[in-house]
Amino acid sequence: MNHVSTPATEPTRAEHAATAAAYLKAGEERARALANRGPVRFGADGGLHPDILEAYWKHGFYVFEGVVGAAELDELRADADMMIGRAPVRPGADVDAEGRPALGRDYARDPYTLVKPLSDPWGGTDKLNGRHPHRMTQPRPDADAPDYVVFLMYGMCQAMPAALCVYGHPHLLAVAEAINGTDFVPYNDAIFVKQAGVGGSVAWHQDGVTHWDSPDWDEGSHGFNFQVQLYPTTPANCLWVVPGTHKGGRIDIKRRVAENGGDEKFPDAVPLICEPGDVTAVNRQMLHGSFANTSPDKRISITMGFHRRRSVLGQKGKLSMKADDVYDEQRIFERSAVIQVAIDARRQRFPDETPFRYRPFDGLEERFRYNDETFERVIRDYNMKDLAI
Ligand SMILES: O=C(O)CCC(=O)C(=O)O
Repeated sequence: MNHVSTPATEPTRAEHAATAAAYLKAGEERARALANRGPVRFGADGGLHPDILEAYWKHGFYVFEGVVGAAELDELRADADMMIGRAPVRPGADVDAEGRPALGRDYARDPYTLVKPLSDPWGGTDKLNGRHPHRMTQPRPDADAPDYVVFLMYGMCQAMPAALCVYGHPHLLAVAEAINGTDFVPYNDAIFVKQAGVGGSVAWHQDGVTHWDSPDWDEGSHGFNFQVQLYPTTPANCLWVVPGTHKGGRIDIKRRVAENGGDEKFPDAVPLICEPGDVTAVNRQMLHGSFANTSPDKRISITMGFHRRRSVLGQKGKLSMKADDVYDEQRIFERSAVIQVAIDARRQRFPDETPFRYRPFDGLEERFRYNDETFERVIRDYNMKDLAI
């Protein structure tokens, strides 16, 4: 039961849902009017179709439809449910809601972030390099809401065999190559869990924190994130983006909210509406965020990011990485090896597919087959080597 008191000035869950309805509908119409969704398609040269790339760079995002098939989705959902079920019952607990040892007590990085229902854990704080300056509305949860809900899960390539396989998906890696170059590198992965009626919000932000003032900054400097959607997404529970904002540099978010009369429902934002198995690619420089999920529908988004190698090489740790981490050749190689192992895990699971050829590992494939030895050497605690910028 929920014993957390949200100020009475905040709307109830039901009031929040009712107040947003017209905005959500208008946003969906704006989203459907953009020509940036469809299946992954390739051009005559075998690379990602140029029309897709053009639409991605124009709007800053693309919705790839039908990327993950039904059988793979079932496996991903089962793994995600297992991980959610094994979460500690409250922050710092060693057991899950059923009294079993919680997952990941032996991981170098705790694989869970739990939050109070419908709360905004980052808005208006200096967490994550202070990139979420405005605190979102935190509606009052229903009386039967739990004290804490799972908000984010980390370490999916270690904890979820199906997620390791999706990390090696040939079409997704081909998109990463088309956007970031043949020597593209990973960033991180995290699973956003927005449970029905209780999921927290992600305050408006731009992801990148490193290159805004770099002399060679451009609209691709901070890479992009995929989100693999395990369930239908709706305007009420999904990620919203403001098209085109990846091109204009750093945005004064507090001022934007003030100029919108203090309302966080930006009139030019659009929701990323998807079917299960669709995958979005969102430029990390875009203004984006998601509202508290006061709707009856859950969302689970497997989020995995990729960078240009040159954006990362020589940089220092940012966001959840330690400030004295240095992203040198060795660090990049070790984190990139997760991609190569994932490609092989996928080859073993889907032997009829043509595996992706990850050029930085040309000739090294045998050393990075998926097996017990590479699980220990490459996958265990891999996210301690994330390349956050
Ligand atoms: O999916 C969400 O609600 C937030 C995602 C996000 O902020 C991100 O991918 O950077």
